[in-house]
Amino acid sequence: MPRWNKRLLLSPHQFAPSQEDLIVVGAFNPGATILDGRIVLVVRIAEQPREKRLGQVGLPRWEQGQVVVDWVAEDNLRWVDPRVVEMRDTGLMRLTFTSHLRVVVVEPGWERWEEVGRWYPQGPLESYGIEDPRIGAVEQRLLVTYVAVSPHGVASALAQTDADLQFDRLGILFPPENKDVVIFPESVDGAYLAMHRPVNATRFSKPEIWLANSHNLLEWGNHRPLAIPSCPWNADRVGGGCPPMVIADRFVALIHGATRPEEAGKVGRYAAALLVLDRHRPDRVLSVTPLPALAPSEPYEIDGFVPHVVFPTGWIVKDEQLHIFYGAADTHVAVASVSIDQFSLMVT
Ligand code: MAN
Repeated sequence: MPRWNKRLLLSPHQFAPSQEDLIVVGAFNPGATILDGRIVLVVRIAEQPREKRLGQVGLPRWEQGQVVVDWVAEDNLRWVDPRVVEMRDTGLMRLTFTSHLRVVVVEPGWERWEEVGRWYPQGPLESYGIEDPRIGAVEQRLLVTYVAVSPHGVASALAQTDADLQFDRLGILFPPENKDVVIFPESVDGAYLAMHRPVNATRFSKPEIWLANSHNLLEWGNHRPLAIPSCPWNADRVGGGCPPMVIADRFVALIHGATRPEEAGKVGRYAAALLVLDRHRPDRVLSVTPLPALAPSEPYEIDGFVPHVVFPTGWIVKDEQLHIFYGAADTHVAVASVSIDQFSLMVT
């Protein structure tokens, strides 16, 4: 059995809010990469209005580089879960927080870190926030897939960054509702590959991850579902987590799954699994293995804005160790480390 080391890395109180009238309620779901030998995380920062008003709920959104708050009467709201409310008069949903991204450089050993950049939402397709970045290195380019949330829905977008750590937007890849997009590190038969997670409003299917091809990283086709067995651990949700890497001549990714909530207004339990695909026929699923080490067990994975969540979003290999970065309880960033040799033994 591989020996895992888990530890809490970053928490919301360690980050200054983007405005004085906001509080940081989450620092979680980070993308990860190594740039010039430094470990770089792109962390999702969730904020809520500092002010509380009796009988009203403040729903934040971005407008021209600033967060503004819409105050809505509480009796016009139905809480879907801690994250989402429905407005009774229009039937439309809103988030109770809004997210942007912060670039953080972390020292090996995890004792020291530094915030080196901020990426704020921009334009009408990001006005409810940008979330859950995944960083993929493809042909020397650092590609960031992320979720763009707005009154137009929950879409998946692409940006590019490099040594200057700017955020160059390249556009929406998959229209609503679609998230958890990860790009493969190498092309197959001349085509780039991505996993994505469409949401089927008409529930004919169990939750699924789909594969798609592209010749330019912007236009995607040849969509097909991956044959990931539906089990209790992924009965409510399943989606890409850490972008695939090549281990033992296979594509290896981490995915997440969520159990069905026990009651309305609650969220299921999110945990991670190892997904292994054929390197030459990536639509062929070779194995799916839930990882008990990456299921909620630590206090910081159990208590938080959304309890019982382990949500892996980035990983790196350094000094023979695989470091998996994940969101814990939609509140913190944590890291789970394991020797790459021991991890490789699980790739079958
Ligand atoms: C879900 C969760 C939230 C996220 C919204 C919008 O409710 O994944 O964390 O903010 O979707 O993407």
